[in-house]
Amino acid sequence: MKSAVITGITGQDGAYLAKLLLDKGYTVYGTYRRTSSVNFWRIEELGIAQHPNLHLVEYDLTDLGDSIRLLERAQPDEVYNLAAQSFVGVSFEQPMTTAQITGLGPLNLLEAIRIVNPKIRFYQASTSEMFGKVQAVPQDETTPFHPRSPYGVAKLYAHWITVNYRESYGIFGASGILFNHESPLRGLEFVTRKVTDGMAKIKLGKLDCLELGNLNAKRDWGYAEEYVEGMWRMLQADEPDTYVLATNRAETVRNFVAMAAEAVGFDLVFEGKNEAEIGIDRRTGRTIVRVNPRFYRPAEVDLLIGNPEKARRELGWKPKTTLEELCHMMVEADLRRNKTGTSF
Ligand code: NDP
Ligand code: GDR
Repeated sequence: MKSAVITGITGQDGAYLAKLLLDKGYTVYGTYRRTSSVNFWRIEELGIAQHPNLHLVEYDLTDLGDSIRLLERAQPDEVYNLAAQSFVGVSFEQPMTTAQITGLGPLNLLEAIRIVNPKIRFYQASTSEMFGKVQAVPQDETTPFHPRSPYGVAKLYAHWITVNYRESYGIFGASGILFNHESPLRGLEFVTRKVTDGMAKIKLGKLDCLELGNLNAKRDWGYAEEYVEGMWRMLQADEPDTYVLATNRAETVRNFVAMAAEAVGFDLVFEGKNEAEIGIDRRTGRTIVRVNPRFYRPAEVDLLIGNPEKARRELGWKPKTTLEELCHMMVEADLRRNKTGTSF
């Protein structure tokens, strides 16, 4: 049976991918960071934390020696590099850290593969943030890149170094350009989960008003569990390549907020413009959403919408869950967690 390394198992995608690979019979080495309080809530929620074929390994992506030791110990067939400083907003405050982890980190793994076993297949978690400034709609594998954040710039380096190791050394380096994908396991700092958790809290009387940044940004949101399956398919292909995974539908943040509000029973209407915009529940006249410029970014990505046709044609991958279904799933989970006080 195959074995795989997943870096970033404490993150959203790492947890879902670990579950998928364990269900397929893989032995999984999932890496987590040494911190003062490691949190395994996601793999616990998926019921795999105690799985006999799951090995949790302390690891830091910024360390070459650690990367070599990780591969020597696991002797994997496949490495999925999901670890990153993945929050775009924070990358403006911590550009160096972001460059070191998100940009140079993958190079450590590629070097370790060259040294330990060049036959190991490598997946790099690339991102639609590399497209950044809108130059084509929808975006696909041929769209030029113009990242708009230190995170996007760092990911672009990681993408090209993966392509370069593919071309230079024949390493099976696949790069998945994934558009936003969400789930009940999404981190609370990202807008969809912030909104579904916020709406659940307002409904339960634990929060008065949800403060958000740019409501006009449009994103192509899919369901994370389906996207990690696309990652796996990329490493089963005959040749390494670059693939877009997306739904080909974009909605504004404002529309997602209205969808989540409706899911908990509010009837939200927006009034005002820019910083003065507010969301009012028509039934009670209460203001439950407010714009706070603190959440604006120095440079914004206005519209992301991806065309996943190549992945459908060559990998047989396509998204299934609608945004409405995804939003409901997230709201339900956040209502449940907020009722039981188990929200992370
Ligand atoms: P998360 O932020 O949920 O998870 C990131 C993981 O990386 C965490 O486990 C984190 O550990 C780990 N990590 C951070 N720094 C280091 C480090 N120095 N060494 C080792 N591990 C580290 O991200 P997602 O699961 O949402 O995304 C997975 C990957 O896919 C990321 O690379 C992200 O940039 C990329 N991506 C995500 C998309 C999305 O919409 N979700 C879209 C496109 C790309 P800790 O828990 O200790 O912080
Ligand atoms: P993104 O996701 O930057 O696309 O990166 P995020 O959910 O953080 O933002 C999406 C859009 O919503 C706007 N926004 C807010 N965002 C946050 N986080 N908080 C707010 O209060 C808020 N208000 C409005 C943002 O400005 C933005 O336009 C995610 C991450 O998972 C990356 O790692 C990944 O590469 C990309 O998706 C694809």
